[in-house]
Amino acid sequence: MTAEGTGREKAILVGLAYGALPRSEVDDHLDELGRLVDTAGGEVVERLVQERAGIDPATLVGSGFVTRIGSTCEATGARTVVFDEDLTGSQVRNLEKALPKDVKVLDRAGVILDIFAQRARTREAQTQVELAQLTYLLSRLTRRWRHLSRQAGGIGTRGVGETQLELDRRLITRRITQLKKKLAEIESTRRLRRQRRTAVPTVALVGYTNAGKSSLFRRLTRARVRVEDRLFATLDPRARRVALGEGVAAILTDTVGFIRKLPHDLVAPFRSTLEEAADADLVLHVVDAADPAWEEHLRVGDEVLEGLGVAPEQALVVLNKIDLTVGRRLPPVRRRRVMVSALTGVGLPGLLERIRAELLGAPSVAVLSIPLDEGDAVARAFHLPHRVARRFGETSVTIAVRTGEEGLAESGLDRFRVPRWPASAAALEE
Ligand SMILES: Nc1nc2c(ncn2[C@@H]2O[C@H](COP(=O)(O)OP(=O)(O)OP(=O)(O)O)[C@@H](O)[C@H]2O)c(=O)[nH]1
Ligand SMILES: [Mg+2]
Repeated sequence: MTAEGTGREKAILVGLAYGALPRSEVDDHLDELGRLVDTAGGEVVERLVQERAGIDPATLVGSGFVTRIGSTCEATGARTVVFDEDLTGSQVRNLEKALPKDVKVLDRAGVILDIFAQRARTREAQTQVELAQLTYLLSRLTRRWRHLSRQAGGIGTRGVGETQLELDRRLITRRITQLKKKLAEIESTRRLRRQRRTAVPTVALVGYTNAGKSSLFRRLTRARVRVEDRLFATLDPRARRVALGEGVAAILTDTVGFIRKLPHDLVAPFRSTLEEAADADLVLHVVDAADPAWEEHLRVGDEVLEGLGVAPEQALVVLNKIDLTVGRRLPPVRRRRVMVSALTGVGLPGLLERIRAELLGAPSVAVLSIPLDEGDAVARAFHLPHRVARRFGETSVTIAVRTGEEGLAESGLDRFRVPRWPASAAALEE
């Protein structure tokens, strides 16, 4: 994996503090970049930050600073330099020209793609990653591109098969077209599958990477999924049925995490998977309440959701990891929110109750309350398609359905409609 073939690939991180980006924030971003490099299998040996008024269009950092990066490479033996900012193709070219021979220049996106390539398991995720990598490489055909076949290895070069590395621009473009077609096919199959289960409401877990989405998924569905203290532990979305009590069930989806500065060409291939998640009846925006950067994580999540056409306030914020915030002030999130710990289980019954209430209160759900002595109506109501919930009272039965307005009008049961699902005993106790 490394140039020497042993140990981890040594990398130098480079940050740039300028204009609106203060030094302290750059340090936070570099901490995160360090975790990304670590996840990709590299070892950070040095981090350098240049503070300057603006950027140098040719090499991002100033030329004197490039020389300093070069001598740090020589001193540490690092052969990989990772910039936190997005680099253009010509910037990569100029930097690689100015740095010692065989030093590879990457940006954050390149590292993220590498992690994705290592982690994709399903055919769909692998296709999406390959598409993202080729799109990324196409926009940055560099010196490295040419010597890749010789060097072939390490962060930023995995996933794309060797033969593809030798392809020229034209062939890459052709391959991209093929991949897009393949993805479209996979997607249409999935859409069919999804249509078949519309009777059951869907709930999606979204949020910053490492927030604890998979941990919650595992706790709520008892499914065995990968949970790790690593960035991008989850790549392939998982869906599973979860019982919410009162006979209400939902399909819960776990998704790929968000991260700051997620580049566009990378988001696009994953968009359809996320779009499907965002299309859910309820979106749970999971936030690590113990992370000092929670506010930025929430904002990044909001931005991604907005990009997917979901108003951020529509999502229910789930503040996770509250076991780690004992004695500390909780993030003052002024929105619909619940507090939980996926680790200890604190707050999970409340979360289920809340999900149930939100789903039953959705505009697509009609609630009927029918007196038990109206035997005929009760029987008809039980035959309505897409029933979400049913509860017997002493004198009446309450039923929630997703039959749709037309179906409901046809059934003649419209007159039993009530504004909302009655609060449960548990909710009254709160
Ligand atoms: N203390 C504590 N740790 C938690 C809690 N929930 C999750 N974790 C830990 O946080 C780390 C990340 O959890 P995941 O569930 O993998 O997070 P994720 O949001 O799925 O992350 P990605 O898949 O990378 O986007 C793991 O080490 C979990 O054990 C919690 O409530 N309390
Ligand atoms: Mg996960």
